[in-house]
Amino acid sequence: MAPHSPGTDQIDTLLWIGFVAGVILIAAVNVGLIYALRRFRAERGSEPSQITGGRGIQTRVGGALGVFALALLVLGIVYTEKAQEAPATGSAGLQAAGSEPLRIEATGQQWLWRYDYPNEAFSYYKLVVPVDTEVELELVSTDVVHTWDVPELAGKRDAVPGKTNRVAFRAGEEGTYFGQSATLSGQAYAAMRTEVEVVSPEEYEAFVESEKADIQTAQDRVVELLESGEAP
Ligand SMILES: [Cu+2]
Repeated sequence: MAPHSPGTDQIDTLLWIGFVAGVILIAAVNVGLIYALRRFRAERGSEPSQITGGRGIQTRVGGALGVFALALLVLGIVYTEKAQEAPATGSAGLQAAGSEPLRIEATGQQWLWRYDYPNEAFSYYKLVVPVDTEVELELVSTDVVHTWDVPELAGKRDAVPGKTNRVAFRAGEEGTYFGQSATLSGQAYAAMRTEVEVVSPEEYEAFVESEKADIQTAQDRVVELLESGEAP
């Protein structure tokens, strides 16, 4: 799974740092152990040497481990901070909003995501966003806690009833990214998937315009039917 937004790049880097640190520690412990076994093992007929480390070696090993842990802590903090920075819209992105992010409301409901765009168009299940643009999702829920989770674009974030949580990303490439339910939100939670389609700014504008027009046509038709008395 490759990262496709600046925040996920940092998360990816953090995972690698953790992995490499783990490998270094495992290697160091094993090398030390094998060295000690070979150097101080018992020979037939003679006792193994009994040695105790002096204060010097204890301080050196302890100090080295401390520095290692401190370096990991600092790297962890730096990359976590970076991952949370809002990724600004680039030159290939949607320029209409200026320096403001494109704000889209994402509503979790059992068991479907609804997306409300700034021009009052909405879509279910599929979110369409422009490439290279800072997108800020405002996550809300109408019932229970749902989790919005599209790992290639952003970290997970919960949609909690009565609260608005935000998650920001900037997709670097056009394409389709999938998300699954990450929180048990009732019987059909496993079916609560989502899809993010990243398109050019022009295609995005065309999409929200045509969605809006379709919704308007449908609403007009309902009003027409009600007025003519054909509707039940
Ligand atoms: Cu859910």
